[in-house]
Amino acid sequence: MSHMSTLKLTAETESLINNRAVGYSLEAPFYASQEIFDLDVEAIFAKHWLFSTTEAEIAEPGDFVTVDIGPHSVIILRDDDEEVRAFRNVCRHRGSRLLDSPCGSVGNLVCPYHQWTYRTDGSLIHAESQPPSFERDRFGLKPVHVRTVGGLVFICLGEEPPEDFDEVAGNIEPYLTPYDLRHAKVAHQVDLVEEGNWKLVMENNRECHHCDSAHPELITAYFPLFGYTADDVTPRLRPVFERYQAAAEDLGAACAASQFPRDTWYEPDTRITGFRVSHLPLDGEGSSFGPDGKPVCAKLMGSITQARFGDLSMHMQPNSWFHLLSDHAIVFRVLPVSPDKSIVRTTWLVHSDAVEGVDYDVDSLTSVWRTTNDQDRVLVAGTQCGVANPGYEPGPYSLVEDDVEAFANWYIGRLHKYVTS
Ligand code: 3BY
Ligand code: FES
Ligand code: FE
Repeated sequence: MSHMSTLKLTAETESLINNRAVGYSLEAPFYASQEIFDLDVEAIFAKHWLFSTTEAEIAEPGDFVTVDIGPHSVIILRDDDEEVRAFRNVCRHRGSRLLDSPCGSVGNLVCPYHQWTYRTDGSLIHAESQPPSFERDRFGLKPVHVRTVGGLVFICLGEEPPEDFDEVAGNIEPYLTPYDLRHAKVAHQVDLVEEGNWKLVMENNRECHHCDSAHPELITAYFPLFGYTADDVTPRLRPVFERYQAAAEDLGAACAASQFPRDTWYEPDTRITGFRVSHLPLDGEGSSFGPDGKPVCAKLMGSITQARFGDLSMHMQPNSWFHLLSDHAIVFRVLPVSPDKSIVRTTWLVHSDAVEGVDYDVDSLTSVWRTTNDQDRVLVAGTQCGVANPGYEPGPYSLVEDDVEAFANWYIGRLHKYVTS
């Protein structure tokens, strides 16, 4: 990845990046400084592959979503040939923003300023009052790199995207295929504004050390053992761990019966596109994220045939995580807004034939994770306040916070690479 940094970093920021204490949470400026926020946008969000939207949200030709990241705005749409494309949301005439809505559907893309008109493939088809010498084909919309994997849409704003994405796509696609997200239906979507730096949102997602106390609703379905090994399990969690082991055996058998891949890739810190996939059992009835692991939709996803099929989760750097269940999927995307503000978008997907009010109702489908997200929102806001307190100093990660550490190591590693190359 080559780049031209437009930021001139202060010596203090360079020193923070170079001297980060491994095993400890990040220094306060990583969560609070405008300079580091701008660096995050430039070095992380504008250079890496980002999960952006689902194909289900742009199911028909002309359907689009816009994604705003710092000063960048991207249009992601399905063109008339059903290809997914992404463009800079900037008119090639005098630069007006082209599409202002977060989502919608267009025939062509018409600039609101002087009506330059682009086809869904980005080509310019109409520009009024230009001289005869005007070369229309020089002024198509600027493309942004875009890739779809198993119904998930990734974009990269960098000129030369990380080359490891083919391998990552090859690794994760077999896990996603049985759920057929490409043909799923969006049942619900929520944008939650969080009063916290985007990294606090991600770090909070990367551990379940807080689950047992913070998420009473979630843990009736979800084993709060994320990051634990048999050695780390506290006496309090021992019975949970024993239930988990029994459920894991059942899930292994169910996966084998459906020839579903069961291995786990776990490289969230070392790859450029760090990620982790795991397939874990659920507690209670073991089917879904309803109370006590109960199903929340009567139609199963894709080609899944068994309700008790656990939770196929995927955690990706820098900004996403996913939970795929037998009866629905939940997709999470974090975008940075300012040093102390982020937006978490949660999208619930169901089988395209699932009928609201018959197979599912939105309230029960979304209840546990709406509640969980809100509990996490409070924890993140509290941490943002704490790290901005002059009394804050980085503290040590526990044995069950490996993935928080992996996220922090990945992040610092990517910044270091960016500032030194
Ligand atoms: O959404 C998640 O996957 C994380 C991991 C465990 C805690 N939290 C629920
Ligand atoms: Fe878009 Fe003029 S700026 S048509
Ligand atoms: Fe949480």
